[in-house]
Amino acid sequence: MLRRDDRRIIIHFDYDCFYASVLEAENPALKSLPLAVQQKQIIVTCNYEARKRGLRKLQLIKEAKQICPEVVIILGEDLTKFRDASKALYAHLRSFLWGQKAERLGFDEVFMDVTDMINHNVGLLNPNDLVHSFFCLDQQDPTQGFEFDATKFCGPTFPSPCHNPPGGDRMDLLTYRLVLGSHLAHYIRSSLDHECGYTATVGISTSKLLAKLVGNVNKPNIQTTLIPPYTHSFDNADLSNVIQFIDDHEVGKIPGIGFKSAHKLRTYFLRREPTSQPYTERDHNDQVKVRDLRLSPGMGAPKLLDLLGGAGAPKDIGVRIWELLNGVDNSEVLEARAVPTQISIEDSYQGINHFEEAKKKLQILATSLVKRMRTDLVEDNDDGTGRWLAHPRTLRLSTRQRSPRNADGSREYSYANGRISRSAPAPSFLFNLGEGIESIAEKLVEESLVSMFRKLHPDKSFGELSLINIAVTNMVESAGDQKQSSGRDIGQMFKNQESSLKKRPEGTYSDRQPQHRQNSSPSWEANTPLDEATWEESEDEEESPLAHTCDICGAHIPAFALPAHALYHAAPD
Ligand code: TTP
Ligand code: MG
Repeated sequence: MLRRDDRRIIIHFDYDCFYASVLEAENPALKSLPLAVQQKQIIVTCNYEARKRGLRKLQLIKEAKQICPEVVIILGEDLTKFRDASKALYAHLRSFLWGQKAERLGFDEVFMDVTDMINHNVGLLNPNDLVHSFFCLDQQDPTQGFEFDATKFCGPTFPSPCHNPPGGDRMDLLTYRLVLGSHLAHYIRSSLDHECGYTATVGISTSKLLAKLVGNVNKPNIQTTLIPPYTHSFDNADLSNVIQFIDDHEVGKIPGIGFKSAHKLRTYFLRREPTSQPYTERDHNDQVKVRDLRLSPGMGAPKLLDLLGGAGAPKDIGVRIWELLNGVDNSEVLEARAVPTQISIEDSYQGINHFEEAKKKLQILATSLVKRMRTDLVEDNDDGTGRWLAHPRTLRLSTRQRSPRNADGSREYSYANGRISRSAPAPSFLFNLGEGIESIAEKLVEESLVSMFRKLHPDKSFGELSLINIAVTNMVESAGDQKQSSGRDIGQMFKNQESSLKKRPEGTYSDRQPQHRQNSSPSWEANTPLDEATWEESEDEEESPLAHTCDICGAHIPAFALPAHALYHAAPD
């Protein structure tokens, strides 16, 4: 008799070398070449051919060319094709689901809650012939599915090798459910590869936290399942696999523990400021593992509240971080949304100090914004007209100033969010589909953004602006039947993607900033008190914190890449 088990089964997908894979899908000849994707002066990603030759993510272009002169570098600052590919892949993944529970994180990660499918299929298992099991993919059509061997996990496990084969004496329901999860993950990965041409690194477990972390154990194009026992057994002293697994992580690696919190926790445990600032992970002496903190005397939710609570921090921060340190994450995979929560466009600059220059940039940004609104918020009617799926109520303009120079000419790295913003009602002409994009953008600048800018910067000399962002927020979905993206024809989405890629002439990339990567590396973001609360969808959040000039090499680096960039300099040659 199997004991009841109510845990969710979550699969986490992280597409391999995502931007490079999008470019390879567009031009398969690139697959065999070392390929790097450039934004500003850095490589945001590169394919495995390039990685084999010594290139890595977040390397300076200059260095990359020295290491691998034959590298093919493609500019990836216009995110349109990456966004389109991300949406198409998401729709593909969702097409497997019975419910709506698939959550996109940034462009290249997806969580799927497959609990319903797993529970249904566990019920179909024949205990007398587990080797020849059948996984049913369609509740309405029991013939749709694939055969699998339910006595084995598919793919690697953590711990490895698996000491608790499901066919053994311990008839543990969670084990069976995870076995099924591992086979389903493999099936979906194969279809992603064969039908869409993308590979992914995948984790399977019972929460978003564990699924995401366990996926990182093996890369690329592979999957890892975190296997039971998930709880301590009282008859022997063994730790659960969850604790064993989470314990070995440096605190800064836990999604949900942000940069600032990790720093405070290290300082507390080490009883000193960690030496290498701002990112301390590479320095062994400064590493603090989850185990160190979990077992430190007096540690618990109250102590963590003491350490991390305070103005602006959520009241339950102590409990939440204590749960994370124990591998517990109860956050749900969010239901898919039909429209983004906001659309925001921005760029970073070396230093804008004239109004006329700022106005020119506003025009470029406004044009991108109106284009994006029409792509993401308008649905085509059968008669060729368009229909707004949602109306943003608010228009927001934000700017950020460069930090002033020190006496020696250097500039401080600042992790504080120095943005200032101004909001106004979104003007109704924004929704006029009969008017051209450029003309609406011009009106937006003249009639709204210029006056908002003047209110933000009443003085003629406003210092040096390093970033301008314009956004439409406060989205109100239109009434009427909403088509969910999964309801759309997936083949059509890929076709649209293809044709839109083909249509775009060379050299028309906008000078937009790299995407803000808040979710896959939450610990890099230090702007909010609970910088940790970063499971939200970020697709529409292209807010990359301002670019800084690196004091060592002078490169212009977006803030999200600073820690990695500092690491890069700190690494031995
Ligand atoms: P990652 O998942 O970090 O990287 P990746 O998918 O390219 O490579 P891996 O196989 O190691 O997972 O990021 C996803 C995409 O996001 C990446 O292809 C490019 C983009 N990106 C940025 O825009 N800025 C960044 O700082 C990073 C790291 C990535
Ligand atoms: Mg990836």
